[in-house]
Amino acid sequence: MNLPDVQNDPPRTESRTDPSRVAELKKTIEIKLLYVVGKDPAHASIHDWYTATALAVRDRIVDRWIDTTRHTYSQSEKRVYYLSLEFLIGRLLTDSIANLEMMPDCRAALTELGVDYDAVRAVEPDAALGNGGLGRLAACYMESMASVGLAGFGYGIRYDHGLFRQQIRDGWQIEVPEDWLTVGNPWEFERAEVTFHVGFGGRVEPKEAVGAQDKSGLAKSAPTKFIWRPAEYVIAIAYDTPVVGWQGNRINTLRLWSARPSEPMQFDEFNRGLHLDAFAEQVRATNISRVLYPDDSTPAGQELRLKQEYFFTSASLQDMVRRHLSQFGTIATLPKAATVQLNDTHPALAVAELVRILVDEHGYVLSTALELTQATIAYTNHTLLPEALESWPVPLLERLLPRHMQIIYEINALHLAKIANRREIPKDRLHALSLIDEHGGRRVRMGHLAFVGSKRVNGVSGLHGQLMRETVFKDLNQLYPDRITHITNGVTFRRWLVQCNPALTSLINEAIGDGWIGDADQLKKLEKFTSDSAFLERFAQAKRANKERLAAAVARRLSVNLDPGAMFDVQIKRMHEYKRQLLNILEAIAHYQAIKAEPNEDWVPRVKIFAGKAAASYHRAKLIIKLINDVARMVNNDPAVRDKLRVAFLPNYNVSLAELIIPAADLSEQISTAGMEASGTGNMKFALNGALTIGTYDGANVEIHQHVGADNILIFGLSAAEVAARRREGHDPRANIAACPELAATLEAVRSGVFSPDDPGRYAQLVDDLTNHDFFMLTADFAAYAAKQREGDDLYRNSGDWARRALLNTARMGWFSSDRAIREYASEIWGAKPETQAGAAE
Ligand code: 26W
Repeated sequence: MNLPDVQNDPPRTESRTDPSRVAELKKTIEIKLLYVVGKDPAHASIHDWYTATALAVRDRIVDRWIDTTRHTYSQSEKRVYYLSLEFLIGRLLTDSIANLEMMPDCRAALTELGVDYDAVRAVEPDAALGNGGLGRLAACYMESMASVGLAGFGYGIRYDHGLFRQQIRDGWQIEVPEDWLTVGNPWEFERAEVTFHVGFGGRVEPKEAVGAQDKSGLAKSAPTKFIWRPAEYVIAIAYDTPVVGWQGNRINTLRLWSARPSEPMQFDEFNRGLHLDAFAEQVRATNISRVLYPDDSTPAGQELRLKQEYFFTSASLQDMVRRHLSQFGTIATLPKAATVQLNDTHPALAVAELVRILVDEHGYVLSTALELTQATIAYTNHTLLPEALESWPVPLLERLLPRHMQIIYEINALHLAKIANRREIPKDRLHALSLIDEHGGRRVRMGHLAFVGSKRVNGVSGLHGQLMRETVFKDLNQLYPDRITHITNGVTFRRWLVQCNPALTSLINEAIGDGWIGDADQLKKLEKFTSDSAFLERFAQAKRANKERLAAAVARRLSVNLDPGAMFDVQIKRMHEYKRQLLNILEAIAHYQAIKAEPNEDWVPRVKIFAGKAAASYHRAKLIIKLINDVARMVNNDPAVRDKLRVAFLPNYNVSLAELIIPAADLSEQISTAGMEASGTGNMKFALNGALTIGTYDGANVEIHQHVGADNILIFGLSAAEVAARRREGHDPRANIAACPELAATLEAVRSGVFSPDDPGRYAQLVDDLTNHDFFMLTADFAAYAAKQREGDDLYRNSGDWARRALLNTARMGWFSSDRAIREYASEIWGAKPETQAGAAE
């Protein structure tokens, strides 16, 4: 079967350009440039052309957006409110034109205007309103809700500054403020008319008693009613961004709140020349939506973070209640018409806030208000890391949110009362079940609050769901055995294959058509090409083209030359000890030493690519970045290993860089300590783009192993149960090191400063910790990992066979589409019906 050469844009979206459509788009772009951007085409910058193009594309979105909103009202579809403090969106131009299938039209229109299409796409800043997995999942889920036809509303914060920009200076991470809004954001619509007051501080006053209740739970002649009198108000103003679904079937809304002061200034201070004081409150208010907290595991625990969590949660719920009442007139039907998904505990105050609204503003007694709330809210947990589980000091909550703390006490009382008469629950477990952690300063467990206030609680992979039942939510699971479930994460194939890998997408479309873009399971049809050597050759060529594209970018940015013929071995994700970038670089050092020892050995050329940000205060993670760069400097300047091993750390990892790197990967590193990676989503993106995974039996690696088949993945290391057993029965890293000479030699080289001649002791503490503690079990998994890497080398030697295994990965990744995950949420948790049925490709 002879297939045409690989080209740049995928077929469907590369359906022949329609001259009239191109002409029309060209006209619109010119008009936007002239009358909105206000620029003469002869002097327009590439950014001006980007803005004009985005505005032209936006026009085509708005019509369908309004249709969608009308449709939701007319069909009184169930609304899904996805509350997330993070949306790691990335760029939107390519996503919008691809989902509207106007990619070739746009390229043709700009080309005819003499403007470089790829340059226009590359000038868009990433919307980096998230840290990592949790934030990106929210973005994929928004796109999938629109694509499968659900009335999904995303709610979050419009940070002035997203995740910091990472610069690498002398091998060290430097954080630089991110500034995506300075160039304006053509994708958002300021909704000056959509504002809500959000209160902070103050006191709660008893108004009159709450007594008996009528049959609908509404209080009759209330003995005590509480009025919260906040000390200050902040205004939440809405900014709406359209979320374009596949083929523009539906355009949903992402509503991000920005904080504004309730008073523009304190005039009397100003008149007294106290200018700073005059604006102090304003700064305090606007600070709430100023910047994203850059932590993705350890809560900063700062008051401003709590204010962010309550600010967007309250504005979002007030907006939801306003919309519901305007359509249905009574709040009693809320659970039927709306469901709220909490993206981790960051919006967990929603439980107390919805109860407050129902009790204080709609007169419900607390128990009924809690039932209505439980019927409306669901909670997703994304991590088991003890340090990542949020809890807030009771005194801080009492000061900042006195009414909510009161309500949390009452919810806890109801919760504990329910337990009291459950004989099978041992009384000494009460403290573990309480929403209040009494140890040390009293703190509210936000995971417990979210759990008790939700109809369902889900993990993000099978193993994660199981571990939630056995660890963090063990006691609550015993109390509510049917509340915990799991929905394994997914990724959108539109962004993570169609848009970032046109070479492979073209090949797939020619082979099986493009129905898979809306119906991912169709990728399975590719299996029949695994014995088609011509196709496998084309498949390998597509990978090769992506590797050359990445190598060119790395040469440009880092002036490091990567050989596209080598195996591209990639680990890109947030820097964290449990993700074990350290295990990867230690194995690279051992491999480097082995090559040096046997230079004439027929080594498989390997390029090790790293990228990832460390939370600003996470010093051990930053030290590991430095070690990777120290090793890279040594290895890349060592002629003895020139064409056998290269190491590169690419700065400022973000969505756009991931879109460049993932299509070029041969090997995907998913090597977390088993039991610690809740799911992972990068693992899915790599396998989808035809990379083999080397990984532990952790998170969604387990399901990937099940779907792609044991022959097409490289699993090694301790299982989660074995890790837990070692924790219980003792783990002896010294013995592991003694049993593995390569590891011992590697650690000695690192400890003694071989890679840090400028500071020989730089890694002494790191090696000591490994030798004496090794909490993340690196020494236990090193030998198995190194052996598995060599096994990978042997597989890679046979490029045809490697391509076959890689193709089987792509073919068998359909299940990992976020469309599948969203359909599961809709049927299992939300009780909402997607308009387009699974497999219903048009
Ligand atoms: C309060 C500080 C903080 C901020 C973010 C703590 C924890 C988080 C997130 C939960 C961390 C996160 O991104 N978790 C990742 O979520 C992904 C999506 O479900 C999973 O695939 C990853 O395994 C998980 O680490």
